[in-house]
Amino acid sequence: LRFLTAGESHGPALTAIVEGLPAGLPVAVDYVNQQLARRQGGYGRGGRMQIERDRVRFLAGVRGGLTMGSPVALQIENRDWANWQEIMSAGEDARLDQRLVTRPRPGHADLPGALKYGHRDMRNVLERSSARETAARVAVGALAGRLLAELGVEVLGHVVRIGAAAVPDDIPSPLDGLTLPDAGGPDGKPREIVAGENGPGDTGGKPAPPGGEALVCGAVEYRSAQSGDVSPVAPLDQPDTAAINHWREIIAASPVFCVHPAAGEAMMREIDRAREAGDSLGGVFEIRVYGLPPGLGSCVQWDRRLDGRLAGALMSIQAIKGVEVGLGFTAAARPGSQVHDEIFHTPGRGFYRRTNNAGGLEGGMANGEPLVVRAAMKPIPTLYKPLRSVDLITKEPFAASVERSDVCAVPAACVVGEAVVAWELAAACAEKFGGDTLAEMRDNLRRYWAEVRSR
Ligand code: EPS
Repeated sequence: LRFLTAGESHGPALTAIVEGLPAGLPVAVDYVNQQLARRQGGYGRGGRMQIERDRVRFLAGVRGGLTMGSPVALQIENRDWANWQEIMSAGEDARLDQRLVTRPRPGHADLPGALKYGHRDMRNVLERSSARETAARVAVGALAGRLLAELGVEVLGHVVRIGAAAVPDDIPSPLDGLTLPDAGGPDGKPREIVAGENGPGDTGGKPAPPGGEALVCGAVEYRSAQSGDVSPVAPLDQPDTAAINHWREIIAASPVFCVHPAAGEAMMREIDRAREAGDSLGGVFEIRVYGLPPGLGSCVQWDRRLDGRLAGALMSIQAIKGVEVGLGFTAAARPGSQVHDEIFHTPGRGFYRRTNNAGGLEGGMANGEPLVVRAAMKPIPTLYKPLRSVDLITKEPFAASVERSDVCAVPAACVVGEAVVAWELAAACAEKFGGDTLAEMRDNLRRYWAEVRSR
């Protein structure tokens, strides 16, 4: 899979070309638009988000709601373009003498970009370095997320810190239990998989999921080994989609996308304080991924290691300054006996862990436990409070300040984080289970899961 984006913050539109998605992937415009709307939300955003109403338009690669296997081209219009047409025009008539930016903001791409590209007007840098570009990546990530969902993989992001306010880390996260633990069902009793008479793919009379095909790792039933009861709960090791959706709703209802109500309120107070002080705030978001097959990624070559690819993807988001996997930096302060996750085995389920300090990654590969990665975002460098800088042309010192900015964009960055993580995982799935059609990919995955579980 590969994609590129183009588009300036105040240009006519953002655009992306996505190549390598399998044919037959359901692509609902509404779903992509929901993700775009989520990115526009969150407490602490500035005036620009009152102007934009991000909506995707597919220009190629999708027909009748399904991908065709050809490159997908998509576009998101900038409504603010109406106010910038003359200045941002591609024609020779562009008013290059207006809204000139010669005063670099500390912490922004302005100065290094101007030096690199030889610009005297730093608008030519900031228009592209702007986090506006992430709208295109969220649309692309939404396509990747649809592919993952078809493969039984669910991605969930939430904010764990804004400034000094953080979710307490001395209590277990409610998001820890979203894969069915051990071999137990909701009643805690061990369960075994009941396949239909025709083996994998036969759901035993249950309706097939959308797309018309039964998926063995998404639609089987269980029989409790003890009571003999059969129930349609999520399969072993697979995400409990109902519980994940429940937490998605809770996170969406929080203005700062936080699962912990008291911490969420403290985060909002932090943002209020920063706004009053003319300051900005960063924070930390966490992305969890449930249902990943073990062995995704690789240990054999540096650029195929999944941890490196995920960290690179997260670090590529504007203003991200650090990434942790699982225990992350905390692991460096502990002895190995308190870090590594012991290995257990149950017939039918295969190998599993009871702790997840590794965050679901070992040796550059998924290990079958939920993926847990966090990214730290620096405070936005566009401040109302002036910081010292030097004019690019006159070399005169001045105090940089601006008229319009977000105070905090950590909740928005969290949605972008989900998108880039979904993209890397979808790319890794395409490499391991690759096929030209969705059905082919799912067949390959189904065979692999059966093999892994039987080991
Ligand atoms: C941004 C500055 C602000 C943000 C923008 C990112 O834009 P403007 O300069 O037009 O007020 O609103 O974010 C978006 C437009 C967006 O869609 O997220 C920056 O300097 O990076």
